[in-house]
Amino acid sequence: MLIKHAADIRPSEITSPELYADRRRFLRLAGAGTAALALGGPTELLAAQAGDLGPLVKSPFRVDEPLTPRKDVTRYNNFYEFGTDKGDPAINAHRMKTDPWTIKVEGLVGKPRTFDLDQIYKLAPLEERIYRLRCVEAWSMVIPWVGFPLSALLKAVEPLGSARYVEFVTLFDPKVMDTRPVLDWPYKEGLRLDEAMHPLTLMAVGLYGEVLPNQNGAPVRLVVPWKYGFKSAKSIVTIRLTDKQPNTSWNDAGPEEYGFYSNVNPDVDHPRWSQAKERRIGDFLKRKTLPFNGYADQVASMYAGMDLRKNF
Ligand SMILES: Nc1nc2c(c(=O)[nH]1)N[C@H]1C(S)=C(S)[C@@H](COP(=O)(O)O)O[C@H]1N2
Ligand SMILES: [Mo]
Repeated sequence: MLIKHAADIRPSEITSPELYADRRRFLRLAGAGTAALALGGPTELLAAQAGDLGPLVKSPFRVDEPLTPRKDVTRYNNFYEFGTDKGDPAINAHRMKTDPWTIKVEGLVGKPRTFDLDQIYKLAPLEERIYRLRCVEAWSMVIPWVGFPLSALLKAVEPLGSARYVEFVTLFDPKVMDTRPVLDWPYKEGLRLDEAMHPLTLMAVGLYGEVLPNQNGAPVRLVVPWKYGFKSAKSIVTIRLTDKQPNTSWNDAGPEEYGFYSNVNPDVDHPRWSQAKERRIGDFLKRKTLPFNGYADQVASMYAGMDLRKNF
């Protein structure tokens, strides 16, 4: 077994600054960003510190709710490639090497291209966006992400008229990941092209003003805030535009339980449990889940005329 266990690892290794040393650009944001968020004025301070990344744009996509503490955002994770317990990714994901990194964008595009990290960071000004993340397991968090709209990346490769879906393939490295067949690896996800182009759909490269910790999907992961968390694929290596609805790992594993759309919907239960309520991490009582995770005004029109019980 190659995966390190909690006992083999010094606590300092988990949060060690060395882990971030090669992510030079974000280093300056660390610490100061977190403090600024606590004081409630993050954007200006982050912008002042963003250095060669350019200014951090103040985003209209903000949720006016208390942030989930950073320690919960980074220690209570789903990243099955690093173990299936919520605490496993924080212990194991440091084994993944995230620099150098490339994302290949291919398929039905006019200009297929492989982006390296520097090119990825330069696609669009970085924005800080405070988004809810709602897991199908009925917990949720409010997270200050840093990222850019996926549409910026897609526009750069010029989608063809025949492109209707976008497939996301994530890293699978058996040298550092858990190879037990929990899912059909590599982890795969998909969106309809209009969903992928929607301004809410984010490619996140950071959170809490810092470079994305590995357990949260470094160096680049999706955040699709109106869908269940599993749509937000982590550590993406390939993006493929297609004319057919792509297979997704969770849909392949349980088509009755995990639909392609997976829009947050309190009226459509998971076959084994209710989706009507959620527990915000840190809260004791559950709260009612909102349709589209509270983003209905922005996204519901994309599903006009569709039966969302069938297309769950
Ligand atoms: N590659 C990969 N991406 C993934 C997962 C995973 O297991 N592997 N889990 C998903 C699930 S179920 C959720 S809820 C979110 C969790 O994101 P977080 O750990 O940053 O909160 O990541 C999603 N992306
Ligand atoms: Mo999830």
